[in-house]
Amino acid sequence: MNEEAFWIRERVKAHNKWFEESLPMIASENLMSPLAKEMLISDFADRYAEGLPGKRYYQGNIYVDEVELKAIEMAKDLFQCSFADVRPISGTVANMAVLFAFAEPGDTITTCALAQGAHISTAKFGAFGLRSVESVNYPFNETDMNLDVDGTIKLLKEVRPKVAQFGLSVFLFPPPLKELEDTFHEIGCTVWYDAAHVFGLIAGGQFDDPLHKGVHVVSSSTHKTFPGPNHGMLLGNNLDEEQEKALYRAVFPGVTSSHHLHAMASLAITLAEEKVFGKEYALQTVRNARALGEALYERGINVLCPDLGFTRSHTLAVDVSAYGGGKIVAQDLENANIICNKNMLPKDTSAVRPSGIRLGVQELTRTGMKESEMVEVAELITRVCNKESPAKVKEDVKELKKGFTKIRYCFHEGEEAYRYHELV
Ligand code: DSN
Repeated sequence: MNEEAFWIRERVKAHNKWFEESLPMIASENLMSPLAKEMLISDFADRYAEGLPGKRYYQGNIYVDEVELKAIEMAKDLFQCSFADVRPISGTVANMAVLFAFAEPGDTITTCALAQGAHISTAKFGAFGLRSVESVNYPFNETDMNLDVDGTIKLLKEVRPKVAQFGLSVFLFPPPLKELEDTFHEIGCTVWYDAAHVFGLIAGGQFDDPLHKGVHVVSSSTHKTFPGPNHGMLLGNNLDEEQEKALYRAVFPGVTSSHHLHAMASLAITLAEEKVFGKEYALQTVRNARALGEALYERGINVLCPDLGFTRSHTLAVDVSAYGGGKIVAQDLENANIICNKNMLPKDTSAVRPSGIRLGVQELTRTGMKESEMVEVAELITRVCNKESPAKVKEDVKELKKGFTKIRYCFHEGEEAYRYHELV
């Protein structure tokens, strides 16, 4: 290999080693299982497929079709729904497909605001803007970090949106879909739920299931609490044939050509693993998040929603304005090998200098950490907030992480588990 290729490979190896010695706590990331990762270097990675299984525009898709049909079957089974499309290549692409299928330029969609934790694709400068839809934000209760039910019912009746969208990227508690269901029926809107952050928790039965509470379509990425590849998925219930066709067309040729067949196969493996390990993994993830919230709070850190047990998901929202704000604290934590992101809280107006950080425990849980390790993690975070030298804390982070370099809740954990500083 030439100098450039060697250099690139070395940088990637350095990154792998860094993360092996770190506590990755970005709420939107996770580790794939060894089997799921194996699919990414299969020949599927070199091929094209367009359209639906059995109706392709290319030859050579015999096994691709079989895997895709199996993935669809497993997805419907796991989420107990009538429609699944495993072709969107990311969560945002899945969102674009829903917009393409169910909204026309100029239509109104109700959604949460960015400062309340909404995903960037709901913004004017994101996918919503690309489709030229008008968005109206729900009233939000900052104390509960959730929608204001009465206000939301009133808003839905006034605005009568074409589509009502739910889902967050700081997703602490389930939205009150049950309380809103009658209103959905009354105004006849399409109900769309972006489940990306909590997809694995829903799969494992540990977060309110939207597909049986009036939601028509769920869009998601497949690499957050659902520990699969960087990819996307659509699920549906209560869709008529025309709506299903509209989604298929929106995915292809609307927003994808081929659909990253290696990632689709990896997703299929993850669905098979979730069937066996999903419940146990999701349960421990939520337990860990609540334990971390408690341990941080006991140490004087301002974790939001203490009266509600901090969270019902994998995520904590933490106000770190007392320690210099989200930008400074997230950088200090990175210097100590604790990887998280600065995040807007409802009171913030600047995304660049927000007062919060967002912490996710799904990846630490995936490596086998439990409640007792969450107390250790809380102590390390607190030391950084209290301005102890990040370089000093980093040594203790490395020490803790030494015992957690393998991947759990999957086939082939233990001695066969993937060591992520070794390139395949
Ligand atoms: N940007 C991701 C997140 O961190 O929530 C979602 O796409």
